[in-house]
Amino acid sequence: MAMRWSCWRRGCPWRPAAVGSSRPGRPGCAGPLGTRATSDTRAQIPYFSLMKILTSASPNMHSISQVHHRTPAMCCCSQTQSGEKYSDPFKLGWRDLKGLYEDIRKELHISTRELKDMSEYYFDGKGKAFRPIIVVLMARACNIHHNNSRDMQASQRSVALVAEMIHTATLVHDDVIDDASSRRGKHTVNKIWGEQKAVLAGDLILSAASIALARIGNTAVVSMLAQVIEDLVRGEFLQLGSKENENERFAHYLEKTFKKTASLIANSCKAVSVLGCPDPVVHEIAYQYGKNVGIAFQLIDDVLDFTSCSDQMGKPTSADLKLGIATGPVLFACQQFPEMNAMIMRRFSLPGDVDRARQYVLQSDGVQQTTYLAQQYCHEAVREIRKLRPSTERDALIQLSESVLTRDK
Ligand code: GRG
Repeated sequence: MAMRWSCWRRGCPWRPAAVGSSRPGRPGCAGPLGTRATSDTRAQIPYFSLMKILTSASPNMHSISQVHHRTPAMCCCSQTQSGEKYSDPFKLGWRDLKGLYEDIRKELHISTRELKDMSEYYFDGKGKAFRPIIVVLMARACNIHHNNSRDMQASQRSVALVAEMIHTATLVHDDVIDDASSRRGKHTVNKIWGEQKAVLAGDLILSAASIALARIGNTAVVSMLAQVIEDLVRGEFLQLGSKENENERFAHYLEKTFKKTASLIANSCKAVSVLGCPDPVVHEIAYQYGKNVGIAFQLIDDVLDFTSCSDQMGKPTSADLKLGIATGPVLFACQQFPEMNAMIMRRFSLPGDVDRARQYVLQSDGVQQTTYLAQQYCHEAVREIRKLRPSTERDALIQLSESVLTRDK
């Protein structure tokens, strides 16, 4: 596990403006997104339009602009505050997740051999388990914040399990929609068993997750995770459409990013906070942390689609372009190369479009701008989680948000 985590955390060579590097205005620390005093304005979305985009993309998104004004000296790479030294948030979180995949397999209650093989296929310990790790760390951080409790409730661990099951069901369905051949370095369920059975396997995992969720017995938690399922579907649906107007396009992209990826993390974090602590302020902190880390995670995922190799990712790269999807790096590149507009609108469907768009992206600042944006979301996540009482788990969450920016798979 430790090796997998350290591999995940290795830095990416292309990251000129990532953690610890400087942006105009503040040595050793990323400056605010769109800082007006910046001299390095290459391909930056103008400050006001970007702020408008960010604030309209999702409810609560306004917080990203506030961070620039309220916490001028904050940086993702700053010291943690509890004073405790620990090496690896993954190891810390994993202490509560021993037997996670065995427990998930028990939840699946499968009767036929084939359905069992298909449904259990991705619960093999090859995923990063990013969501359950965040969830258990958040649970402990909130419990400590509330009453200095060192215990984690069984119901909170169940949320981690449900989150991983929902995530896995979406991967299975996503691969059907995208007609994907490989994931995590192996063939997809749809390629081995066919699309029809893959859809049913995803459904089965989702239904087992719903049963486990209902067993938690907290209606607020049930409605949070039900909202996630709606968001996932709506996010995937948004991805099927395009917007002509550039500002609308970016807002559309961020809304999709929240729904497809961040909602699950945000609502799972909130769910464990509700189970551990009665204070709505803490619930909001947990939600905001999860939302901001989740958006950053997806932005970096979109970057890795351009910068990583297939071996590293365990799936083909440039996949988004091939599917006709314009992600952050493309949208930023289009600011510099407006000729990309037509390609975006036709969803890279003409011969040569994918290669040309990829070249434009790599010649532009699109990758750096998207990374920089992810960094801002991480700053905001750190700002939120710092409101909790210091604890090893809180500091591990800070470290985890930094790792999102430096992951290479
Ligand atoms: C509700 C079952 C269901 C489906 C809804 C298909 C779909 C509709 C939504 C797709 C959502 C999706 C696949 C989003 C991508 C999120 C993402 C960044 C996945 C990769 O996560 P990692 O890197 O994967 O954590 P590992 O392999 O480490 O688990």
